[in-house]
Amino acid sequence: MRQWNQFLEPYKQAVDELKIKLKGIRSQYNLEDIHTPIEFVTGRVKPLASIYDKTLEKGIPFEPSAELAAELPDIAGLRMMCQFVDDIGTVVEILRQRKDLKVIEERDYISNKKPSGYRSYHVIIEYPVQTIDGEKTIFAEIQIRTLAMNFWASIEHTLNYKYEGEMPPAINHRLEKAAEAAFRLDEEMSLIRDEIQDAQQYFSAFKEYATRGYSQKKEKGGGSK
Ligand code: 0O2
Ligand code: 0O2
Repeated sequence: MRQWNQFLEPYKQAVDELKIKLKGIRSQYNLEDIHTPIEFVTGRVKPLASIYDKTLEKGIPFEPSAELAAELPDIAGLRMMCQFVDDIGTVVEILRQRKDLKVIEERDYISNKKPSGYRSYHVIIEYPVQTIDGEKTIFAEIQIRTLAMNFWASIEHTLNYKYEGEMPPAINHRLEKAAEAAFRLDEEMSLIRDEIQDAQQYFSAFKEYATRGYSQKKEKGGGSK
């Protein structure tokens, strides 16, 4: 167990550090008083039981090793939730530009949803952790998704866990349809936002025009007195 604790320590540190850093992006947007592409951030170190299940699936030894670290890039896992689908692209670009981490792989399960209906954007990063034995670079997975995608994935994950992945085909089909409904909800919310933004632009342009007209009249009126 001591060996596992030692192996997992840099991952814990990475999750703690990355949570603070990624939440920091949100705070910066809030300070600027502009729309933040990040609603909230969570993170976890993969529990040992899940690591064990994955080693069985992948046919690799269940022991702390470089092979295990390379085969399981999501031992350190972060999630970034966004309000709108197009916020996801903004977040990915922010990650690509950062100097404290390196994006090494991207998986777009939004354009290419999984057969289950799962949608999310996955980014694998390399992240350097400072330890008492020097710098250690680890992999971490960042899942970026909308609130609706997260709503679906969390519930589907719990149900699959309860049923140990042996879900009847009819239920799987309904879950797939529910994922589509969640995606349509995302699309509708984006359309509503666009319409509100258009209306806001129209009203501010109208207000500016109206107030300019009023002050010109006032100026003329003032001169004739
Ligand atoms: P379960 O069984 O999944 O519900 P804080 O430090 O207070 O901000 P806290 O409580 O340490 O936050 O954890 P946080 O950041 O709120 O999120 C922990 C939960 O997020 C985990 O729940 C996971 O469900 C989920 N999670 C976050 N990122 C990932 C990820 O990349 N992969 C996976 N699989 N899950 C993630 P628990 O506690 O593990 O329990
Ligand atoms: P957990 O409990 O979330 O940690 P592999 O290379 O086979 O290990 P894969 O499938 O190639 O993994 O990687 P992928 O699909 O890029 O990412 C796997 C993770 O995405 C999963 O982690 C889930 O967090 C999430 N995910 C993928 N498909 C689904 C799905 O159908 N439903 C839900 N709810 N989540 C999904 P783990 O390790 O499987 O589980």
